Amino acid sequence: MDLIKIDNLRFFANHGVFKQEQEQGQYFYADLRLYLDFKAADETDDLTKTADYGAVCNFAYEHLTKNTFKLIETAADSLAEEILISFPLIREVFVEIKKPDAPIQLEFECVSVCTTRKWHRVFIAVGSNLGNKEENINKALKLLSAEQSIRIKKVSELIETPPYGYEVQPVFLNGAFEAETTLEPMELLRLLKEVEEDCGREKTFRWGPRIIDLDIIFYDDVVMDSEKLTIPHREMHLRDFVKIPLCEIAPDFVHPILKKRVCDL
Ligand code: A4P
Ligand code: MG
Repeated sequence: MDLIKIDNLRFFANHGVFKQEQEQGQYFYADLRLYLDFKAADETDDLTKTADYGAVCNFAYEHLTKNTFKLIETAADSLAEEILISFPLIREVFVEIKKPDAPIQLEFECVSVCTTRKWHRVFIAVGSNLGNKEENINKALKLLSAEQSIRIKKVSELIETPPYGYEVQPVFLNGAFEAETTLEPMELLRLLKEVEEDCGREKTFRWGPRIIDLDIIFYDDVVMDSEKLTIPHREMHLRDFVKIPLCEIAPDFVHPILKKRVCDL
């Protein structure tokens, strides 16, 4: 990937935990690293095919001076997220916020925090077997599309499937979609749970009937297994109702543990 670097963008702001910092303000500096593919721009010499570094500087300056944060961590992370959302060609951004006059009663040069945010490629399986199933799924997709941190790229056909696991329940309508997101895995899971709730999902039992179910199948080629989240989805390779829609939209995606393409699973 190509890189645009911006160093020591100076700004005066009132970020800080202490009252004195909030009242008097101080100078900060921001370093930005913008990762994108600017081949098309260098071939055509066309500014619209790259990220305009002037526009990014102005955007960062506005964000860091119009808002006030207690923590430079929040300042850095929120700026990284907003840059990704506002400059569509930027795939990944690194932000460092430096605070040379931090209130520390010792000799030091500078304190700074660094964060990196990027667009991640995710695949999500969706299922419904209560109420108007198609409407439930469309509502979930609409709610997700309204989120700035999510861009839906491809949606599969919806297929009717017999219930798996607990069999005495209505047939399911299942599908899958590909999206890009700036959210980290746990943030994405929290958002999916919120959307399930907004669609009217109520708690039943494992594998029981549901208005909507949104499961993370793949997240880049991340492999993780925590109490709340397992990626890739633990049972995806055993479930035709996941594999068939996924195969339609991502036949060549390689399962990061099984090392097989979706179409070969
Ligand atoms: N969790 C862990 N990993 C993930 C992940 N990759 N994506 C945790 C999403 N959630 C994940 O899920 C329970 C908990 O799993 C979450 O809180 C999260 O912390 P849930 O959706 O609240 O409950 P659930 O869906 O009843 O449980 P589970 O085990 O996720 O069930 P499944 O696996 O989703 O199965 N038959 C057909 N034909 N079509 C279906 O769509 N779905 C199910 C539900 C059963 N049979 C089906 C279908
Ligand atoms: Mg689930």
